[in-house]
Amino acid sequence: MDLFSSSKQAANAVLFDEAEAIHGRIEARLASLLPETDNPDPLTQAVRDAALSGGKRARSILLVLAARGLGSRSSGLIDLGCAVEMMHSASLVLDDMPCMDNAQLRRGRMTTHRRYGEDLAILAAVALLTRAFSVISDLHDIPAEVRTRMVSELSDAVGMEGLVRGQYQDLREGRRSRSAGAVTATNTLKTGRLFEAPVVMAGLAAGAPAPTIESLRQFALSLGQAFQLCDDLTDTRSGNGKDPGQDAGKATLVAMIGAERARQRLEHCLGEADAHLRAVYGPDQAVSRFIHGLFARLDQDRPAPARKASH
Ligand code: GRG
Repeated sequence: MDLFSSSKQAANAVLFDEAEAIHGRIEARLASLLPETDNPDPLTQAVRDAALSGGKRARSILLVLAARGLGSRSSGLIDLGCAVEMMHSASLVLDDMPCMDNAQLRRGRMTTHRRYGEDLAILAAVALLTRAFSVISDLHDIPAEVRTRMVSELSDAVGMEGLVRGQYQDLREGRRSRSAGAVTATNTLKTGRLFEAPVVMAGLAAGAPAPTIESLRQFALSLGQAFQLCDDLTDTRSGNGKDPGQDAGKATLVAMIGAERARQRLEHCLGEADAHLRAVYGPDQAVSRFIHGLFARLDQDRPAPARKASH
């Protein structure tokens, strides 16, 4: 997949090559961590389809770039990225189910429950999220106590005070009138926390000190807000691999404050994310360039910023 084919940022070609290379390694490793049997049964196919059906791999690329930027050369970074992608894919399978968003299309294909049935979609999601933890615990070149912290970070990000609660709030309150603060809090839980976990895992892999890890957390939470705003702003567009208009009737920030203010807020969140990154990596660094390239691709109405990360 040409990860940045639509980006106009030719100047970032070297970084994009690096992101493309990470993307390719994640795809290949995911396929080998979820092996195809000789005669795959529908459950195996559902698991592999859910994890290997495309996806930008933004969270895993971020993890690898964030860790490399801190000097980590751990051979386990790709596997850590795969664990995060397995968890993310599990969340998408569940999110798409009839009892939640009832989506028909994901990553340009029929959703897992439509292809394989609701029973196999649930089982595939459970298989993926449990496999994510076993991939981390099997990484013997990372010290056991660091792996334990990573498992804890990822499970906290997904559990009762993470994606699960964010999704619960969205399902129960998403169609009621809410304050902008309440929507922002839900977005932190359902989207921000699965950006937070990979960058904190990156910091842990690199042996970064606590203040650095805290800055990475703050970066990821600003990024998560920007990402969810972008997802909401592009909801009605066709061609992004999902059912257009999925948010109709929902109290998203775009519905509440309008597209123009939502776009301003998105830029503000990206500025905050950049500031946290600069505190960790200094000016003009790979993670920031990756993020700006990603947003240029996600939202092609958003002009690719010419500015450097240090501004
Ligand atoms: C137990 C894993 C687990 C989850 C339970 C269902 C659920 C709770 C949470 C759903 C959270 C969710 C799907 C939030 C939306 C986040 C979002 C904007 C996803 C889109 O991410 P992209 O664009 O997707 O990175 P690709 O397809 O590129 O990977």
